[in-house]
Amino acid sequence: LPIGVYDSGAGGISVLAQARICLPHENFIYYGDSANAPYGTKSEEEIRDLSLACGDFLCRQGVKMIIIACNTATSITVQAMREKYNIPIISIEPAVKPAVEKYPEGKIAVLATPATLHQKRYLHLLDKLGAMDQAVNISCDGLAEIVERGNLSDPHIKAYLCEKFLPYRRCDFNGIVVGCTHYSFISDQIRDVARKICGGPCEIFDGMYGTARHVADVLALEGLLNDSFSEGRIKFFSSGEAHHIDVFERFLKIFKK
Ligand code: DGN
Repeated sequence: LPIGVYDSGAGGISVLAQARICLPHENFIYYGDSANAPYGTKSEEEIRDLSLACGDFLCRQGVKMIIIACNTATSITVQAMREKYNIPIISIEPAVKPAVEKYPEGKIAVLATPATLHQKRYLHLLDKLGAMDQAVNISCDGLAEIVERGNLSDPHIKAYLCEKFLPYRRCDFNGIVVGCTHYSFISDQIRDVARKICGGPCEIFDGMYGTARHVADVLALEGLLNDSFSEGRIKFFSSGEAHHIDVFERFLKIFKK
């Protein structure tokens, strides 16, 4: 059986790519809810309903696990999904933990959607890690939408990032947490702009790696690994138009190294 992965659009392709690197023999079904993107500025209720619709779609395809490849949807939906579906539900969260473990005294910028940064789960995470004073939250309203258009060399991306980092000039960031799966595709640009304006190593921390490892661990633990040794297949679906699928396929190749 395949593994289902969803996001509001193309962002979750980054998580899919990492999961496939860890699990080359697994089959995947990717569902991008492009017709309803972005999630980052929607109400919790809307995000929950949309996520459950994505879950229903994936379950109709007969998946053995669902990966919520969207930081914005995770905390709002993970519980409801675990109650509704009788399969493992894996979620992603901003990679603040590895960042503060590496830089316990350092300054960490966390880039995410407004919805993610306002959620209780995120504030709990900072509190649990004792990272309230270390984390500088940078709410990137609109950035996922620019990435979603599919042109990663769009000059608007750099201009947007410059504007976001300017208030933190010479802040010296040790780490930058890429807290939205869409931003994984532009993490080099994020690091370069942040280094130039803010200084510091600006090491990138991305939740997609930990999530992919967790997927592999859970499959092994639950005895759900595919026994086949042939290369796994990936099927793409979108609630939007056909050109979204082209973007998904193109984005997947970025991580094919
Ligand atoms: N990619 C999603 C995330 O990780 O938060 C959100 C993108 C969006 O819908 N704004």
